[in-house]
Amino acid sequence: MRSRFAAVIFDLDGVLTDTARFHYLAWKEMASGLGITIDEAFNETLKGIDRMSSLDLILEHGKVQLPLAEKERLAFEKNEHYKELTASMTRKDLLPGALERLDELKTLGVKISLASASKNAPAILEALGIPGYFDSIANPALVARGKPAPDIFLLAAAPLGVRPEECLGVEDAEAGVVAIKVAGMQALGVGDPKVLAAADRVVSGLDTFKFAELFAEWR
Ligand code: B16
Ligand code: MG
Repeated sequence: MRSRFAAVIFDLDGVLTDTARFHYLAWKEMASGLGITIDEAFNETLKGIDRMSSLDLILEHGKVQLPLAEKERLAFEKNEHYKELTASMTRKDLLPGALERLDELKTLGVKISLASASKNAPAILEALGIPGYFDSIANPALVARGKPAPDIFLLAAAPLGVRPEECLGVEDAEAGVVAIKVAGMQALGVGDPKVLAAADRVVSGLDTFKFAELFAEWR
């Protein structure tokens, strides 16, 4: 029987691997150097948001204004710190169920794509040993607008030759779920149902369901 979805488009950070905590650590340290305190609740608003926009939100939060050259330096340093924190990642850093769900999609003949806001995504996929699973990987440097705009999900779907309504987007961030819905796709949230209220379904992790069953009952 043909699958309800022709493609599943994954977010990376917070869905396939827990790099969200490394982004948080690196931003927290950078912010504290400027006398700005950020907590986990504030960090929730940064998830899925591109690097410079995240920095702008942190500066706005701390009521700090800086010239562009200084912002570029801080963003560069944050990224160097993030790269150090993620340098020793391996396949064991995949979140529970990630590999099983990717294998399941291959068996089902469903295309797999990546729509991450992260410019580090190709390196992280490499470290996790999973680039071979992906039929397309959207390059965030090529989209004009980051999440919650739909651009990155539409770019991920384009090379697959599938229509948006045949795609299921999988996201851990509120901004990401909004991006999926605006793209005209179905949204599977991974995380807190209160944060991800705009998703069509929410699961607590990739180890809590099987795509075959989820697709069968999807309306
Ligand atoms: P980078 P995702 C997003 O990845 C992260 O959630 C967000 O915290 C980060 O600022 C953004 O990538 C940009 O990442 O600085 O590595 O380019 O969740 O869309 O996979
Ligand atoms: Mg994410």
